[in-house]
Amino acid sequence: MKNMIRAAVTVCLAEQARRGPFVFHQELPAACAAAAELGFDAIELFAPSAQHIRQLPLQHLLTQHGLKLAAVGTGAGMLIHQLSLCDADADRRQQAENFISELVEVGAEFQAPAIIGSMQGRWTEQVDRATAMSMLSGALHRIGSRAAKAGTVLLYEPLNRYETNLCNTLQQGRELLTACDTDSVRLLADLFHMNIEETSIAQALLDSGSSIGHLHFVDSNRHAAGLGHIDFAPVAKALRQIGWQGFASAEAFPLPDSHSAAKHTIQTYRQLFGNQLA
Ligand code: LER
Ligand code: MN
Repeated sequence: MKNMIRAAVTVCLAEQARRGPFVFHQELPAACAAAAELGFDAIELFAPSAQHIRQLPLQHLLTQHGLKLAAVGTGAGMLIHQLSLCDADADRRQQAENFISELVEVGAEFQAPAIIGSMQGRWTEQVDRATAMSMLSGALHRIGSRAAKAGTVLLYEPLNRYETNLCNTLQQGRELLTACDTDSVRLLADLFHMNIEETSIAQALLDSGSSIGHLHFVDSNRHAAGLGHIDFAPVAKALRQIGWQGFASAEAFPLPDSHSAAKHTIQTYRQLFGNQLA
């Protein structure tokens, strides 16, 4: 069977993240129309909360534009409420877990996984590395089990060293997943973070293979793929070799503007993946 790569693009609905690395920052109807018109198969949502998503006419817009929901981000829990899964305070950790779990549930209604990126937090003077890692693996186990019950998976994203001191590479992510003792958590491979942390982006993708559940597709400078200096030919080859069938989701700054970033991304996908695109 031919490998199918599905093109997704990020849409940010959180006012507090309007300077963040998301392609579309406009209202959902306009973002869906633009994504579909450019040929994307799906959107990935960064929203202020699960409650916010429930109040949107999301199903209607997805159906109207023939789009899927690729994933939902949970980073608003950190950005708006400063919550994290390894906070020193047990109540705050529980609030973080609840915030994510609600997004897991709403995502699952659209067959979309939730992403744990910045909500993983960091180890600190109050919470040492070993304790933070065990808090994180416990939380991934519990939230992953919830995701499995809801019929989806949970995505865990290693981040570059300036954003977390827990897992920076896919291999560290794989070790964490082993410690979680669940197969309902998959890795999110973000090419921006990988460009900073991995020895070889392509080799890291090959080594992680079936542990990968989602891709953030972007260039070295967090501009649209093709506007920085990542060499994408070995990346595309590695994805072919691992038989990648999931989403390549553009998580890039809207530079020079949303429409150009989205258009440049889809053109790069067509060059790289050709008839492998869904
Ligand atoms: C943050 O840098 C990032 O890549 C997001 O996908 C994680 O929330
Ligand atoms: Mn990312």
